[in-house]
Amino acid sequence: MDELLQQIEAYRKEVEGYEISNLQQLEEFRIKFLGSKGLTKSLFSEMKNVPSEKKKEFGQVLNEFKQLAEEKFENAKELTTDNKLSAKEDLDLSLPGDAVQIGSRHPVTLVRNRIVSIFQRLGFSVADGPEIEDDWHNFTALNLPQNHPARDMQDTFYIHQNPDWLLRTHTSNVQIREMEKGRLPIRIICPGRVYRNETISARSHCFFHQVEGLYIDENVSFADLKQTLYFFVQEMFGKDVKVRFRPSYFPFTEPSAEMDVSCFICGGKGCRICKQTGWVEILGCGMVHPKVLENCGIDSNKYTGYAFGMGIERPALLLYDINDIRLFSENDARFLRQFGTAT
Ligand code: 2NL
Repeated sequence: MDELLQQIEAYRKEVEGYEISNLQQLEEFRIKFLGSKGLTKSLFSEMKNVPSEKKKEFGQVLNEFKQLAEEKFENAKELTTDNKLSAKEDLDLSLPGDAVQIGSRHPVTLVRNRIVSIFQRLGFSVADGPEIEDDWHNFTALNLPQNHPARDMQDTFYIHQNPDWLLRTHTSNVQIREMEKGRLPIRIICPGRVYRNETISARSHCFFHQVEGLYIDENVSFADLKQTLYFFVQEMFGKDVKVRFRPSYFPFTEPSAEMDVSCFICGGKGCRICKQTGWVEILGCGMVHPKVLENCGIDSNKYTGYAFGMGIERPALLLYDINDIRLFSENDARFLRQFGTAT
């Protein structure tokens, strides 16, 4: 009996000092002390050899030992599985890593970023505004008469619950809001999504993207407008690009013009894209109408300014040789992946 108790004492010390730092050691411990052929089991089977007056004491000591071994096992199990001590041995740092699929920029984003960064280098800041707008900021402040066709339900999405609200048809609303703040001078570039009630086809969609620009200060002239836009297209399409301005009409600018660049597909020789003319229209522009300045609380005798607006999808279609505008909004990863990860 004393021998048995000494034996248990020795096992107890062994259990206490047993080092378990991975799953394999954990399993070895379990088999040795708690398994069906383990030490605890075999000590219990000694019970029949213990004299009956000592059975109680032996049973107590043995139960305490069993409890100790079980606690040790449970604690070690938590540590080895939770803290992944076993990972030390399972981790093979020489294996190739799991490939993470990184996305790619949307072609419209790529073109927008190029446009925006050219103007940022000229000192323009990016400005942002709401896509759901009121009639004043989208139309009236811009000198669009009440009967202007753009206001027609056929062309603009109105919000049912309140016909004063609509989905903006250009990003000019951002510029109006900036002018209303009354901090001059203003030099901003306004990229964003705009909406028009058009039949969806390969060439046009009911939402698309625009970049508009606005520069207001004392003594801003049409010459500033021309030179700034000329610099822009040279950066965008290359130093060899030619430009031409054609007189045009917008209610919010006077004078107004449309700017063409020599076709960046055929270099001006004439092709399918430029319809054999050698020119591609890329933006509309003009000097901000005095009425628009006054509508925003700006003194039109002291200040002048120019503004311009261009779509992003059209040039993006041409630059990437894409034949259907609907591909831009279908979110087909096979389409989007083609444009790399670039800037
Ligand atoms: C086009 C023409 C243009 C503007 C946009 C503008 C904004 C304010 C005042 C005056 Cl707040 N003008 N924007 C001016 C001329 C043309 O866009 O064809 N866009 C795609």
